[in-house]
Amino acid sequence: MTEITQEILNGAFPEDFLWGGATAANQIEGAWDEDGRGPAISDYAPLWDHEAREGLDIHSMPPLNGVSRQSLQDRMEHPERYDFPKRRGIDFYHTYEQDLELMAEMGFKVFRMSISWSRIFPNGDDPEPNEAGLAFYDRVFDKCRELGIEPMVTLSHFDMPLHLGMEYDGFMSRHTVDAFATYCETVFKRYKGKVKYWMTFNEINHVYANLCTCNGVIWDEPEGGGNPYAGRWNDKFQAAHNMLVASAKACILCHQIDPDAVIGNMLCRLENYAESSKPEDQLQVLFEDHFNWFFTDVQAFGEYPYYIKRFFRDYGVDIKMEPDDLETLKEGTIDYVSISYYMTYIMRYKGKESPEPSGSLLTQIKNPHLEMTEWGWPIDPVGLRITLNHIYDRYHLPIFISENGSGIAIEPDENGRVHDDAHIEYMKGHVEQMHQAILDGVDVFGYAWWGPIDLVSSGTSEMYKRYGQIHVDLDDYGRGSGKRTRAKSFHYYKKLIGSRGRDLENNVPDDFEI
Ligand code: BGP
Repeated sequence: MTEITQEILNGAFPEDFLWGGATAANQIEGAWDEDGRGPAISDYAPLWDHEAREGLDIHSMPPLNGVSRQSLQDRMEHPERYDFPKRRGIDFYHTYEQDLELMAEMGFKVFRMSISWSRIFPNGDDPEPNEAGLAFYDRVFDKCRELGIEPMVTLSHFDMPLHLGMEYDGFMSRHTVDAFATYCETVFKRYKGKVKYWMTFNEINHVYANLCTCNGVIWDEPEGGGNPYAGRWNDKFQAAHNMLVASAKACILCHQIDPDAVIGNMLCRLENYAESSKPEDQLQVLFEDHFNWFFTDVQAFGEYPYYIKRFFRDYGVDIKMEPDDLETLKEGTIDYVSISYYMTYIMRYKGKESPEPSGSLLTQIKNPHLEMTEWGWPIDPVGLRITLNHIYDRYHLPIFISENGSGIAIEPDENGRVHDDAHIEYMKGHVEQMHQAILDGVDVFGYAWWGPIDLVSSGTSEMYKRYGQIHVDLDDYGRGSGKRTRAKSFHYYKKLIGSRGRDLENNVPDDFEI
């Protein structure tokens, strides 16, 4: 619980506040087949570049990562037809020292990253781990510690070994739950004392959106065509249940193996507003909120919430459980809540007393009061304060903002400087509202900007959508020198962290150092 001191009343953040940035292995590491790493499903996520998107409604884009077995097989049999940028990332596997040094120069206290499961267990379920993979993360964590940066590690960030997807349908199978538990045990033991903050599954609620990199479920296309994902609520919730059990097992193992470490969840937080004052619109907000809270409710309270039972009844969901699952869920609860927060959503009544989750993480109805990014994501800093209050009110657990940021199309000017004022304005607004939430009494203990260094986009696999305070000279096709330079927001974030959040003015001189 944060003590509200005079300093905090005057605009500062707590002294031990964890400022930093967040990444994911499959979006930065590259080296997809080096040192014994096995293939992951994300290695088969093709590029959807901005030219291919031209003229298309962003909302109608197919979920690139949510592939059917048939399309995955096509990508495997005809790799020459595709470009797979996640295989090369930004080459962090080789550049991690320099990249972490730049983050330390900004004053980072925390670096959120993920471990690539198939770097440790190439097939996901091998009898022995891959020593070269384990050694790589030793080097990264040691470097973090040397620089005074706390590593915060996601166990699975849209990361499923290909073998477990193809052979076992990922988390449809209990085999994957067991394999995940073995993987967790291995990394908890190996990195005990080096990693204090863990989290289980990134944005676990992507299960609704058919993200097979998240749950590893590879769907067959129905005979005669059609949407392979539609209406398969029983399968989706079976996979979700298995992931929740896997998450609980990870919490239990973490607590047993390293009592000094803490472990949290990670929810893509969808804060919803009603489109109008019509009670039915507000009811739709309640429905969508329930679907969003569902995962964290199980992870924090250790049991299935009352409201999901009606959905299960109405949609014929009948989850198969092992005899001790409910006990595992009860025992394996999280120590803190972590969220990604990018935007808010507008809800309009869909005319159903018991609806399905929308399954979309893109907002469908435009909020006329908010500006949008080029990628159609509404910018809503006040929504962050609202959501932090809602979360704290519900769980009374410390909160870590494990992702917040804005992807923009920006390139260096003729002097090599990236004037990314849009990043600065986005950060300023959200940090201000986060401070308000702390004054409200919410226990927020850290903030990680998504993509402190430019990285491959999760949704589209492009580089063109840039988040970085550190610019990386690589384009969508991996062309470029790979050189890192300091963007304007680098200097802004550095002084913001240095002033403990007090100095929010966007007054970085135009001739900043790169
Ligand atoms: C979140 C993911 C991240 C990240 C971010 C931005 O959903 O957890 O991995 O990529 O979104 O999305 P994108 O990369 O598509 O811009």
